[in-house]
Amino acid sequence: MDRVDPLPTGRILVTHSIIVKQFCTIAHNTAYIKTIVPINQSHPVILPSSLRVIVSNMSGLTLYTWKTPNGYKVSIFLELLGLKYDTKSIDISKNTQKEDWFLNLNPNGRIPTLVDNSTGITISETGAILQYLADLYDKEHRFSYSKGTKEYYLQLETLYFQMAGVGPMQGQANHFMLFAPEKVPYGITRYTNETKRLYSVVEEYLRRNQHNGPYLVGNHYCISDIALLGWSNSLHRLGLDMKQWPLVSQWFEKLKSLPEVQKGFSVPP
Ligand SMILES: N[C@@H](CCC(=O)N[C@@H](CS)C(=O)NCC(=O)O)C(=O)O
Repeated sequence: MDRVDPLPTGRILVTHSIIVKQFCTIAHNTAYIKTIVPINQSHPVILPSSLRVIVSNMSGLTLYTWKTPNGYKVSIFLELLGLKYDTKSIDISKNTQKEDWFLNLNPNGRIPTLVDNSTGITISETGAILQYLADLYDKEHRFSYSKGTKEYYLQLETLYFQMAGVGPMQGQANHFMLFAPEKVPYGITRYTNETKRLYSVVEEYLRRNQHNGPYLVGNHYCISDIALLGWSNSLHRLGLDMKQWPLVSQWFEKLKSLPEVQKGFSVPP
């Protein structure tokens, strides 16, 4: 992918290794590009005016993902932000995420991964992706809080709590309950109980913020709510009834009913 390929007719194909500085769109996905900056260089390169350039994705964002709790976090956030993006399906049941070309993008061999052509940045780990998107594309803080505020640090706390607690524990509970080749009662009990305990903590976060509304932090949804939503959506797979946590239940129904969230849950098709 790291290349600018000359094409026979004097055109070049732009891939995500270069940042387009100045362009003029002439048709959907096609542009005359005047200046580019290869990502490993600091100086722009001025292209001859006769050179025609095909841009595969003018919005610049490509999401490599699959229908899983972690995948949904990013498609939901992209939808809420109203950003255009290309989706590439990575079927994890076929181990596509372990192929060399994908490991090049994410050495951890897991989805999702986001490529942003407009900055030349490729990023994995959903907590980091959500923070990246908030930093770059949520300058008005519609789904995040500004650095230095009390809400910002609570957002960080609850995001890390999801990433290091709920995600891994619920993931292990799913594994022992649904996928392990042998039944290991100790594993099932340990991780299911830990998942239940963690949702009681979510209930407590929501209770402490109840005066502000059904949000984990402050007076609107933020990246921590989005991170938790993908996993809450699959709680039923463990046979756990969400109603045992009334505030989690209300929060979930309200957030899930947003049209952008519904759309994010349908990616990839
Ligand atoms: N901590 C990672 C976890 C990513 C993850 O575990 N992704 C799963 C799908 S939800 C995956 O790719 N599984 C396939 C595998 O483990 O090979 C993140 O938040 O992005």
